[in-house]
Amino acid sequence: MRYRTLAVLTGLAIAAMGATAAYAQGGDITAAPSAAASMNAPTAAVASRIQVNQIGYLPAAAKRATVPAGTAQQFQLVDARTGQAVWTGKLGPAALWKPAQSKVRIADFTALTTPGTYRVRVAGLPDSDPFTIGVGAYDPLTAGAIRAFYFNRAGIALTPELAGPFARPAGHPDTRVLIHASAAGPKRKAGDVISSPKGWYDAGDYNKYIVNSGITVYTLLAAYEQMPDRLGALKVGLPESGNGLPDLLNEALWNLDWMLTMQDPDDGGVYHKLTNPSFDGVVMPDVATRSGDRVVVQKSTAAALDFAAVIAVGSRVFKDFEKQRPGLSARMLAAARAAWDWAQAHPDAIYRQPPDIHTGDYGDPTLDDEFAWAAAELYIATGDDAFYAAMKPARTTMTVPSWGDVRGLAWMSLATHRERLSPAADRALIERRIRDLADALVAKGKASAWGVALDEKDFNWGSNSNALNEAMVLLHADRLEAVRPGQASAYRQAAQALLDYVMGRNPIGMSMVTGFGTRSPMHPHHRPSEADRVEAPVPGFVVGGANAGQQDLKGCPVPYPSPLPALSFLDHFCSYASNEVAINWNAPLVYVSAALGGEGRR
Ligand code: G3I
Ligand code: 9MR
Repeated sequence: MRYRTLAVLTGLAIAAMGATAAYAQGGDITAAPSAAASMNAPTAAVASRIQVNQIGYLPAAAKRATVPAGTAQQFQLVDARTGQAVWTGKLGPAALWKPAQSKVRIADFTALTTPGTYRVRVAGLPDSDPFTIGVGAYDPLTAGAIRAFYFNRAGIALTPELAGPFARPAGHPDTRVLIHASAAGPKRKAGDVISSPKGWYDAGDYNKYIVNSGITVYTLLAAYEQMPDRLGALKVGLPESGNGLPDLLNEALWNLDWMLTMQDPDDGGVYHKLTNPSFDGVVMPDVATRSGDRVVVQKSTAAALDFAAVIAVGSRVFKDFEKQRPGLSARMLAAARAAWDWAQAHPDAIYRQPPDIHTGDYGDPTLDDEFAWAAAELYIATGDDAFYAAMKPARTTMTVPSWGDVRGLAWMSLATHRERLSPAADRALIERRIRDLADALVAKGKASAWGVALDEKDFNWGSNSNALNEAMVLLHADRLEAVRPGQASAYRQAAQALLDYVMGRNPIGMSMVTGFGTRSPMHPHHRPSEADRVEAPVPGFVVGGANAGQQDLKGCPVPYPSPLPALSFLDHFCSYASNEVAINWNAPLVYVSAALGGEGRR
């Protein structure tokens, strides 16, 4: 269905939605080249295209395009409006990228800093998509990626003023939720009713999971802690906008308020998830709500520790907003401590999916990293050295964060706050942990034909978030450069390459964020996008991305275009393994887009 209802959007919302230059200019985004069309095109056509970051580059940033290797040695930048060549450069050497088994060359035009709209031209190939060079090029993306969380809120109607064509009735109030047998205790018995409202739907499904909420809210709060000027002022267009809190924090609070209800007040334990017994049908949230009671399931150690960690971060951040949310900071610190204490008493309550529950499990049998992360955040929040020791710094390594491996979040928080830690903290170790991983990522990127730190094993479920979380680590190393000048640009360049990859400089030739870029997913595995009768998907969501596992293959009516890891992507609703959206994937998009988009305004 076409829609031309965008006149109802406020100017603020239009500016913030970002998807949406097209909306603002007449409201027919269906006229844009569609992702569906691109996926129907033969793979060879995609393989012969020059790939760029489809939303562009900031003037001082690293700027690269990827060119299918042929005989041409040179490339040009042409003015997208006039077609006139404005810049000529030499292509890099042809090299094979194993994840897509294709040979490419890099066109590096970092030296071109003049704002404008360009295409890359190489003899014998079609011109690239147009892209801009300009300050503020990522601002709509940052706002749009935050707005995606608003679009995924449980328990609230999305209004036409704020959500335009994506307005919808409220779903899942969750004010009547049952205690599942796996979660029963001496006080709260199986079948007892609790209220656990608000929160975000996790992904394309309608359930709410504490483990995944932990890393997600952390990443948003960390973005705010580290970029308070930029993100504190960003207007996103939310129901709470103008209430004296930054919009990013308003959005984070929607989920934090829910998380606090997931703690059992009697013992400090935290339920692993709030869920239906089975995944909902492909219907809108309000329709899905009619399908019956939801339950909270088993208290787990992972949930308690992830909760303790992120709620401790919340207690730090909301200390500055006592006026807007009186008592919240102190309440959070007490809740975080109680969850930590519960985890000490129950160190191996691994989540085990009960036989009558069939939704996502976020199961994780290895908990050293969760203990380390919670300890680190409680140390920063309280200044108590016992928490630093509990983190076991000498034994805690640094890895790229993911929902199941959160040790990196501990190191990034310590690095952020290193100037005000107690003498117990080993600052040199903190910096080394970040830098060593970032150096390895820089080297991995340099060794890659695409100049991106992604190899075959990175193409698993949610691969785009691997790229974005790697970029977040690199940007942390960049932040350390006050103490080690000279390396900043290498870290930042490597982070830029990863954002480029997600925004279109990839062998699929698509921006991986709905509504952003020339070609982007039109059929994400996102129930509202599929059920809402609006042709465009809900904007601002990064999809999971190429996934060699292809776990959804059997249920898909169309084949994947290739078995190769970096090409294992299907822009079809069936493809929950490559084309779903998820809150933990969008959060690093917010972080990376804000950090790289703030260039020149640091
Ligand atoms: O841990 C193993 C690792 O040892 C092994 O080397 C590797 C090989 O592929 O697999 C690893 O396990 C993977 C696991 O994620 C940990 O990353 C599994 O193969 C993979 O199937 C699993 O995917 C998870 C998926 O749920 C299925 O459980 C995704 O990470 C996770 O993001 C996704 O989350 C779902 C929720 O359950 C429900 N809501 C939607 C959400 C997004 O799709
Ligand atoms: O929609 C579900 C998605 O959120 C999950 O990530 C995915 C894997 O757990 O499962 C999806 O649900 C599918 C189910 O597993 C199998 N039948 C088809 C469902 C999609 O409609």
